[in-house]
Amino acid sequence: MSKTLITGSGVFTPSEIITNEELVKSFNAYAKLQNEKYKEEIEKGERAPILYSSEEFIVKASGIKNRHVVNKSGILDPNIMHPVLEKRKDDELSLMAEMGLKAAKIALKKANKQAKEIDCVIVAASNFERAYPAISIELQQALGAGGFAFDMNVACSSAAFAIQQANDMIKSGTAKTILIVNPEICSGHVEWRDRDCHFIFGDVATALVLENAQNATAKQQFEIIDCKLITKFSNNIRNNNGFLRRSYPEGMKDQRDMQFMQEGRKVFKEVVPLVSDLIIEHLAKNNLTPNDISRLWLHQANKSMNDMIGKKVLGRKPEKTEQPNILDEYANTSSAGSIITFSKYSDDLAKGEIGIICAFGAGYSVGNVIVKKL
Ligand code: CO8
Repeated sequence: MSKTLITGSGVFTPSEIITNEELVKSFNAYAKLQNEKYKEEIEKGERAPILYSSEEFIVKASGIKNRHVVNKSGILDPNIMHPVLEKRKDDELSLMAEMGLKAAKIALKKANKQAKEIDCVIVAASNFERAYPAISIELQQALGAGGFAFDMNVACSSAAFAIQQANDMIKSGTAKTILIVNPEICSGHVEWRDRDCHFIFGDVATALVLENAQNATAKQQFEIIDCKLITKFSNNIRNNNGFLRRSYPEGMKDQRDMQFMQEGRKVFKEVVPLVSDLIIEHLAKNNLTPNDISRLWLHQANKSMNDMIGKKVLGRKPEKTEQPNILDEYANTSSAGSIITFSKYSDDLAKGEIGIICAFGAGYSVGNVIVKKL
């Protein structure tokens, strides 16, 4: 059976940055305005005041210092508190396709491939700006790629699940060269007015080229040794927005559960063992030990969480270089997080070194991909 290689990767980073300092300043201005507006109810005990956010808490709880976003002015305006974007015409490229295109071009160049050589495009992300036509089909046309395209969503695990699909399609001969793109506009989906989560997310797009080994000409090549996926239902990370919204009595009102919601502590506690057990079992199934692993490209949700997973898997504290962290610069970028670390911190691996790309998140869902540098 033919081998699947990852031969290209790319990251498109939006130019606008929000620091923790700016974020907390605007959140606290919003809290002050709201508390003044509802002063009477708060004094009567009928309404809880909005508590202030703090930079110290954010860094300590998550390791996040900055986030890149597609529009910062709306997010930072205490009277708006969400991105403000111009609505595009139907014949203009969508924002997700535009971001994905930029990441895809970088990945294609690295893979030494022309767009026309791509015979499958997968857009894998946790949020889609429209239901149809698929963003992937729009991107396929914008790139000039052939074959077929489809969108898929497994929240933060979307990229890892897409790698598994692509690996199967290449091995079975369904496609030869597959482009996976992860445009994540998390800023449109997070609740910037909720201090428990307002600091967590950022925007980015990542891309990977996967291909049959026989066609590969790229300088950097990683063989996919094996993929493993698991899912286990949980309501602890949830979003209730959807196409039935207007059908509900309260449908079009501004409701909290239409944005990202999570029980962060529970997620932390439940996901760490789920992920570390899966990685350890997956390595054993492939006759590998933690000592065989040179790099862990983990999903970027929380630094302490990743430190714990790394320690459980390796049986010791991982070195900084073994487990790259991009949370400080990008925050949580959902499905793109592990691919950013792979793209930025993989060229230095020596021939024969092995690493894992591991993503986890809502669902719950976990996807682990074992790769070897060729
Ligand atoms: N400033 C100051 N204090 C705060 C703040 C703040 N901003 N926020 C909370 N506090 C307070 C709390 O109110 C609490 O106070 P008290 O003790 O008085 O009740 C105290 O600080 C501690 O709060 P927490 O217990 O919530 O703090 P934690 O240490 O647990 O940290 C985290 C919170 C950072 C959320 C942490 O629990 C975490 O990261 N957990 C893991 C979450 C995770 O990995 N989730 C994955 C989500 S990503 C995913 O699956 C993709 C979904 C789809 C993408 C969505 C795109 C938007």
